[in-house]
Amino acid sequence: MPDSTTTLSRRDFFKASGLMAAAAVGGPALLGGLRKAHAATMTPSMAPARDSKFSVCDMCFNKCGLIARVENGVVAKLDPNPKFLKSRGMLCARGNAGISHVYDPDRLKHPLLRKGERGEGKWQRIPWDEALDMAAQKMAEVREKYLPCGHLFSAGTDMHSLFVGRLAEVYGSFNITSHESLCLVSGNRAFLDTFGEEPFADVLHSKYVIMAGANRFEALVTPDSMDLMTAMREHGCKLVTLDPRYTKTAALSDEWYPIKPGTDMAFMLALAHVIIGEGLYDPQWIAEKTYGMEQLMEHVKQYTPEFAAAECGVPASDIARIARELAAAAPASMVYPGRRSSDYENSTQIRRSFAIVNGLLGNWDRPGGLLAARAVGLRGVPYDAPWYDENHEDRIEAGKVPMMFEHEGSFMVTRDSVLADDPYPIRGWFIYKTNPMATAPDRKKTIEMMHKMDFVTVVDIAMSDTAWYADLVLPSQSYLERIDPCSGLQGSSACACVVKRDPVIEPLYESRSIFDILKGIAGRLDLGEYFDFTIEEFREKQLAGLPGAEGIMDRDGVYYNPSKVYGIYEGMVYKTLSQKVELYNQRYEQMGIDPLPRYTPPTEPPRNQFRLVIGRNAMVTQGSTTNNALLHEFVPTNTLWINPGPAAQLGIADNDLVEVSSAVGRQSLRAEVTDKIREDTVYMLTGFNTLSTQQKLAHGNGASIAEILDGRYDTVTGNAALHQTFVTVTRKVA
Ligand SMILES: Nc1nc2c(c(=O)[nH]1)N[C@H]1C(S)=C(S)[C@@H](COP(=O)(O)OP(=O)(O)OC[C@H]3O[C@@H](n4cnc5c(=O)[nH]c(N)nc54)[C@H](O)[C@@H]3O)O[C@H]1N2
Ligand SMILES: Nc1nc2c(c(=O)[nH]1)N[C@H]1C(S)=C(S)[C@@H](COP(=O)(O)OP(=O)(O)OC[C@H]3O[C@@H](n4cnc5c(=O)[nH]c(N)nc54)[C@H](O)[C@@H]3O)O[C@H]1N2
Ligand code: SF4
Ligand SMILES: [Mo]
Repeated sequence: MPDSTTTLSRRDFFKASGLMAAAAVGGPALLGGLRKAHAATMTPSMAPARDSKFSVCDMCFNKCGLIARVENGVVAKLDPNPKFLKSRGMLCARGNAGISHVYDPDRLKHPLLRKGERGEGKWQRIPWDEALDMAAQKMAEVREKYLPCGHLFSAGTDMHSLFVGRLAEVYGSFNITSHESLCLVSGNRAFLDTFGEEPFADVLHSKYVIMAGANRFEALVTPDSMDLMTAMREHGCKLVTLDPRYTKTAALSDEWYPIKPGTDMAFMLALAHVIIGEGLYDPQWIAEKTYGMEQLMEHVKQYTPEFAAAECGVPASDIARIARELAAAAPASMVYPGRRSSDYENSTQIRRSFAIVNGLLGNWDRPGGLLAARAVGLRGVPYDAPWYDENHEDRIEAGKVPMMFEHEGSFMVTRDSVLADDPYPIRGWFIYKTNPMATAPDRKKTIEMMHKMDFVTVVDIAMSDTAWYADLVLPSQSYLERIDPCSGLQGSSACACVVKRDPVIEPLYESRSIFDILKGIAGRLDLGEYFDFTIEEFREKQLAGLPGAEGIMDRDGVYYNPSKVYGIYEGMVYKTLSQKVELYNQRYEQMGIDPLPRYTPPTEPPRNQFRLVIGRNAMVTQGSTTNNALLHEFVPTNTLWINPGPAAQLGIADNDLVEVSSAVGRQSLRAEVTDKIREDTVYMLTGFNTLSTQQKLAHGNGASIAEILDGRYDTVTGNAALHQTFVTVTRKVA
């Protein structure tokens, strides 16, 4: 429900973009207007009349295959690539709306230099040469004053972002962060430390799936979302969902339990209790492939279904039955590993309990269980980075959490360390295609971090909130305009494949690719030799072991490397300390981390407060699509989901304006009074109420959740903990 007091209406938006006439008949007409406007700037030689080109969607991280229909140099339509097995011939709503991502009138058009105070929104257009000179000069100054590690580099994961890591490394900084420590590192850690690698889920062949803390029919992950639907419809797979919200996944499940947030571990340990107590496991699997069964047996004795029921709210008889059903379907069954696990301060241990149930049942490396990674045959392109004698020893957050991933680090711990200059100062920040101002909790702290910097360069396609606080903002080419290196992808049992991106249209405005930008900066820092190649040459090296692959990609939009799907571990050892599936983790024991997940009840929300949780909507990608005109039609604003019981007690009716406040911030938005959520929990979508006024559909619209969430993190990996915030909700008098 739009908030008419704060939302820029479609009408205002179209007026602002001069497209009123086109808009009268809706979104497609809007795009028609934009396309025409753009086509007028094309010369005939640039614009073949009609063409279809392969590409790979970049509207979220899934990389679904697409075919772009191009007319007179302008994208007319994006269609799924039917030969692309990972996406099962699907291009979701956001994928279709890629057109209004590329032709967004609010897109960044040329380099901008900050003129006023940070966040004041005063910018001066500058030429590219001057922009690159300045970026390089400021980087050199930071290195001079604070040593190479005094500069931070952040990049969202993409086919091009490896080059940001390369610049950081040759510049001499170990401080690189990605979106991953806001997303999934605790889950990855848990499964890696159980199976020795991060698994894929063969839901297509599964007979029984427990989905906890994940929402596969709205938070789309390909091919899992489609494969799960197929498995349920065509193969009778049973789906049991645990979620404090009645999501679309919950609605389509055989069983849904509105579990009390933060208690999944109790449920999982009780499953293990029943499976072990009733001898529902395969003793041969346990004896040959696992380590620590005796310790696990002893450990789970205390976690009876009755104990778990009192904690998590799922009836004990259901827990026991679900355990039996899951075991009966094993090894073609699973506790789905999930994706985002940036939930709690003990998320690694929560996800370890998921992994242990799978390990106990042998749901691994066999149809319908968890799958090992397959090689696609793409080669790395090595280089020798220079060594800087005068530098700090390690990353700024090194050693502050015990099991951080070296490569991704922890954004949350990095931010705290930067604010405290602990153990050294960081004063420069280069950011590509990630928007921590909107996606890292406790926005005020991120703003403070910006203020600490001598110089911040942001490369984005839009004036994100992160760009809004930068010194220098550089306009990026979109995925339909740039040439990207190849990427290897695995789509569960569907495929292991290689993809590339070639430009579908000419770059708009003055936008450049991140590779060209980095090359420009590196050259100015006397590091040009590390970027002395073209993307085509880079790809040639990547594809050296796959003769003919490039031609096949040109023909089909994808290259498949046929390789073994199941039984990869036959005759092999696991990459863990014991070389087996670790039900009990030896390394954790050595490091003083619980080697078996030990349940502690989550802190209760104080009286009259709620736990705030996050979660996906099929029409929204994190913080990056709320300014997309086509998607805005479906999700015009965010609302606060609140249960009718507490809403009535607080005198809140549906659509009332409410204030939500936490220990770190407050925001206002409309209430959505709904029994789709537990009484002790509230929920809102991400990406609204941007600080940046250049996101016209999102600025001043709804509430920013990043302003309210507090900045805790998982104590094992430093993964953000996004479900640990308590809020009060009060009705605002209009
Ligand atoms: N449409 C869409 N699809 C996407 C994305 C997107 O932005 N939009 N993003 C992609 C990315 S980056 C990721 S990481 C994945 C995320 O994919 P998921 O991890 O599946 O997605 P979330 O929506 O974060 O799911 C978390 C769910 O957990 C519930 N929850 C909250 N607390 C608890 C709890 O204590 N226990 C249990 N059992 N449940 C709880 C929330 O209500 C929510 O529904 O989605 C990917 N796909
Ligand atoms: N409150 C809240 N916080 C969250 C989440 C949540 O659901 N709610 N989800 C968490 C998860 S799972 C994840 S993965 C992270 C994601 O966090 P982020 O990595 O910050 O992801 P996005 O919000 O998608 O931001 C992507 C940025 O890239 C820009 N961009 C898009 N296309 C291009 C391009 O072609 N070139 C360039 N240069 N820039 C481009 C967008 O404009 C946007 O500024 O957020 C995490 N934090
Ligand atoms: S799931 Fe949708 S947005 Fe994400 S890559 Fe696939 S089509 Fe694009
Ligand atoms: Mo994510």
